[in-house]
Amino acid sequence: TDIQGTVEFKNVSFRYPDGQSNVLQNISFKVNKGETVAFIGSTGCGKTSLVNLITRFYDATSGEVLVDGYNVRDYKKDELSRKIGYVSQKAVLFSGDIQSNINFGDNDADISAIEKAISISQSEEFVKLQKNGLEAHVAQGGQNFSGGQKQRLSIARALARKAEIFIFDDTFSALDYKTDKILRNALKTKMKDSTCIIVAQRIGTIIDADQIFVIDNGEIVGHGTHKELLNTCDTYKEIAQS
Ligand code: M5T
Ligand code: MG
Repeated sequence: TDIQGTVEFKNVSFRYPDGQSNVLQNISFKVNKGETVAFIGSTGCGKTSLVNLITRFYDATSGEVLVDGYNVRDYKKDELSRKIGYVSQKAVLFSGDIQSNINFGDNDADISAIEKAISISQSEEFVKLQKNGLEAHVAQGGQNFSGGQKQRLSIARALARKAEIFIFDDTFSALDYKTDKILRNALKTKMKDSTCIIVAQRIGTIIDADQIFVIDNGEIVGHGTHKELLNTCDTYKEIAQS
């Protein structure tokens, strides 16, 4: 089987270094190459903590986190980060211009990759409206852009990487429903070989996911497709009805 673009958790538990108790408990799952997988659950249930173990912002307290079949601890830092395009829960922009914000850190995307990322992330329209296009000024923290525009530019930054795995931590909730839908369709068609891990608050964002994991209080309490979960998972049903 194709191991590139896979993510696997084997019996992972996690407690913050300064924490009293586990925020994740016995988490096991497998994401196959090219799949779109979603994590959903109420605020504070552990979604961000979970994806932060893939990027190694933190390390699992016990159990194993595997990327492409290897324990994340066995990668050099830049080797792992090159495989992953990560969009944090809070969009972060830096003072500079749009282009430098997309080519941030170790990104070295050429202009065509940048333009493609701008297009898929649905940023094209508002970038074109800027007087200087890609060279338009970005104020510290991206204060001269709206929340949804900032979110889309941070998506573009992740997409401009030649990553195998993309992680979107609650990235779509800052967007209106229509933009959310258009963006996800663009992701699906233009990036169908990439693995996507989506953390979501609302069901609409993840309805088409290949697998959905429902998290409650640090544990997986449901797993399946949207349709399956509506029949098998009370927590999911509650979220769907809210
Ligand atoms: C899960 C605690 C937090 C909560 C649990 C980031 C962070 C979280 N926590 C810490 O103790 N220290 C920390 O640095 O861990 O939190 P989460 O993973 O951030 O939850 P979430 O992403 O599902 O929530 P939300 O609000 O983003 O939907 O008990 O106190
Ligand atoms: Mg979170």
